[in-house]
Amino acid sequence: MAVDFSSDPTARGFFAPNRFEADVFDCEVSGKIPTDIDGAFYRVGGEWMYPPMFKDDSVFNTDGHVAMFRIKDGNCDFKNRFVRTPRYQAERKARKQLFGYYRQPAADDPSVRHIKDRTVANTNMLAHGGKLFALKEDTLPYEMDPNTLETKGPYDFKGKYKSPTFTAHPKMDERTGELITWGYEATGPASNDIFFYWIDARGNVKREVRFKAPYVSMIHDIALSPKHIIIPIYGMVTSKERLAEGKIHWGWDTRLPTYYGVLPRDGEAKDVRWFKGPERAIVHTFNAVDHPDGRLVMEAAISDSNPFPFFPDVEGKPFDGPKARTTARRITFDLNSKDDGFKEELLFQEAPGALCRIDDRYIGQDYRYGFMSYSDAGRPFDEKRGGNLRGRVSNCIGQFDFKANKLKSYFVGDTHSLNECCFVPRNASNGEEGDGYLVAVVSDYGDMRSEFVIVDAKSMEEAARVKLPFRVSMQVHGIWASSKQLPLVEPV
Ligand code: V55
Ligand code: FE
Repeated sequence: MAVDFSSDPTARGFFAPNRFEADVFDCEVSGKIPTDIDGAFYRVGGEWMYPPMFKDDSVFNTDGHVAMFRIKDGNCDFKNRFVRTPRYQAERKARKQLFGYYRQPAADDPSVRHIKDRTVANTNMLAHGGKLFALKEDTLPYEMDPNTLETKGPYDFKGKYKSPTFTAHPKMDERTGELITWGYEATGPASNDIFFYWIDARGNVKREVRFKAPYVSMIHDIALSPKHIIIPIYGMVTSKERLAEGKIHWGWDTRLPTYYGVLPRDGEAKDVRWFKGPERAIVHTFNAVDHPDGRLVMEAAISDSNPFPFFPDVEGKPFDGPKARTTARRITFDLNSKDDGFKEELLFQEAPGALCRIDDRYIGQDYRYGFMSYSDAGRPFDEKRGGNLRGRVSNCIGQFDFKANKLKSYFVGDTHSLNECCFVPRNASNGEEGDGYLVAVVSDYGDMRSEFVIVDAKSMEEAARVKLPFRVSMQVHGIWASSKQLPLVEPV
């Protein structure tokens, strides 16, 4: 049977599947790409190679599709490829969808029951130890060739990484090149075991700490301070019963408290301290800082309840739009107090967004700036050219100054929506925080094509805009890797 997306009303217009792989040499550019950039922006997201088995499945179950914008000498070359996961290969061979719900094998076709690794590798990229990986939190990193984007396969750090799962948000400390990473559901689906790992700059696993979460939840991101690791636990839950019933992996439980585990960066399992508060979702973090008076302060993008409509409420309650609104917030823990509470403050409420970034060289260090694509309802939107998407676009990038409490913005355009932004250090940078550019892929609903913008991270003014001749797939996350971090060949 031929591929047919016509019964899916969401697979239309800008959101119609592309399903192809492309190379665009020497892309169209307006403005000037700064010549003090040499490296590649890698992004990953998903495309349904074949229509999903279930109409109410999660977009997080789409086949991983990686793209590369190689920037050098003021030029940009583009390439994108599907990740050749066992799942994608099996689908291609059968020319149809063979897999059921997101992280739920119950409905998989009998012909693929032997494929235990059901990953779609669609969530984030990682450059570490000279290697490039595509990540999804349900399995090991998938190594990719940084120049051709060929898939090499799962990587277990020479057998020393023992969790079958690996987060999509590992944290690298720039000063040492050390990666702090973890897997949750680390002893099998719906287990509350968390394994943390410290992996050195050459990819050797140096340390492992195992402990248990208060309940089984999506541990998508953590925050690192110079001395601590903060591990949010919130009501996005699963259980062995839920999985046995064949339901999609996650459900939202409004009744559960939020916990934050605080583990000293040199600590052991017995040192984890749990702080407790009301219902929240903490999917992504900016960073965290330790103060001399014992306060540990984290900035993160937080919502009051479930941010993902495709993961249903466990009691059948309707999705609560206003409570899904995600904003930058500051969480303060007093490590000198015996109290297990914490303080939460709203920051930049006028700039809702969920995809927090910082100058990655400052991960786990004292820092000042956050960067985030956000939605400014007060900006113009041209409905004649852009369609009915007013109010549903990420039309600005914010430079959030967390020390001075100031917001500086870049507006991308009146038929446009930004994917997550990413900080790119200037080549000649002396390491000063925020000295560089912000890059982001943009959907232009007017021209029905995708763009790649480069913005000065200090002035927040646009330097250049690369125009692709087509739409690219939905993005989850992206990274910048310089030609010093990965063995990038000269573009030809
Ligand atoms: C997220 C995304 C995922 C996933 C789990 O944004 C969490 C959060 C794209 O896949 O599997
Ligand atoms: Fe994420």
